[in-house]
Amino acid sequence: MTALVVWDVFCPVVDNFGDIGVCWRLSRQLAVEYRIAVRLWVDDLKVARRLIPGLDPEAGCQQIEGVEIRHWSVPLPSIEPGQVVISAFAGNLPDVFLQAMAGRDPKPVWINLEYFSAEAWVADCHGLPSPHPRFPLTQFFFFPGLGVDSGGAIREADYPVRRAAFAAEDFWAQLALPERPPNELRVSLFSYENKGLGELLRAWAEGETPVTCLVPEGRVLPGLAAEFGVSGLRAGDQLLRDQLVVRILPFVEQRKYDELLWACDLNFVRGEDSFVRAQCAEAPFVWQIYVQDEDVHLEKLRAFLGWYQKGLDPAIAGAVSDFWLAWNRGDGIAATWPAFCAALPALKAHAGAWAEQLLDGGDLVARLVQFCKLKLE
Ligand code: TRH
Repeated sequence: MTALVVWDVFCPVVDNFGDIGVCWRLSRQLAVEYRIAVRLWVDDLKVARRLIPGLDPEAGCQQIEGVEIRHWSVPLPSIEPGQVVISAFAGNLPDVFLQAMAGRDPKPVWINLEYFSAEAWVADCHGLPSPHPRFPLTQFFFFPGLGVDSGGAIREADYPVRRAAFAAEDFWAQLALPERPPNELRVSLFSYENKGLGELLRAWAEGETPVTCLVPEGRVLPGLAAEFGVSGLRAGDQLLRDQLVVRILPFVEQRKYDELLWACDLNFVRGEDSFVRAQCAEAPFVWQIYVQDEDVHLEKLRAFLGWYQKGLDPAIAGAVSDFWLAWNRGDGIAATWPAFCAALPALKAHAGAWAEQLLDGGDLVARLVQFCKLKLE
């Protein structure tokens, strides 16, 4: 890959952690696996610090794990664009940089990296060009998704090795939880605010299966505290109610979060990147999708279910749809939990084949590098 020297990745942090989560994963993988010199431009380094180990939010330029992380300041310093420029999530690049791109010979390959979607239109739109209205530049849409005609999903090459080296007993020993009762279900809960949280907690507390729920610090804590009648919660706190134990965990650096997903029997995830990681983890999961106007997110959710449920027994598939939709609506959780809980062994059996299908045709970064290589030739 001698032709690909410098790539610029522009990451606007719109909201939450997903934007920087995907851009950091992508940049690191380009640097580590493809030896590409990556400049990752981030407009909010304080958010990035939460998941990138050792990041200094005050530094304008720093090198971490082979990636040059730069503060995307306004104005942007004058700089020669790399051979490939990635604008993540339709972020607008500053005119001064677009001008420099237009003046470069040859012009950079310019990619608009979009959000993951399993919808059918992705196969038609992935890779399409879009001319810039003002500069002599063409941007190409790159859609992460499912199937060989999409941009695929991110998973690093060393993931199976890390996973194989992981010892769940050591992970649990560090947390020093109460002694594990027989048939206990260990669940991780990474979610947005959800008006159905109380219903879920009650279903667990009053159910037949003992549940231990691990909750990383974040947006769900105020709702959780209110449910338990406590004034606030932080990492290390533990709550007990009948069959339910809840433990708050610190928000950890990105790769450490994988360990939680590997250790648990069921993972509640959200947004985009944790959702993909839960699939890689080969364990049952529940997806809380990021809400969009006019409920378009529910279309996306159903499109994903359409792929994921293929090959599942209809009763199991129904239990998944019912519970996922209930969790996303924040209503009907108690009624749908027992069937979903009973479906977990079948979902566990399905998880390995599903993870393989997710990466069918190569992971996102391999596809992206190949796509850019062809454009550069
Ligand atoms: O944080 P999110 O809700 O991000 C969202 C979504 O990406 C959404 O699609 C997008 O439109 C919106 O942002 C702007 O969820 P997501 O995508 O799962 O990102 C969370 C990241 O945080 C992911 O990279 C995993 C990481 N993480 C850690 O690094 N440590 C942790 O302890 C936890 C819980 C998560």
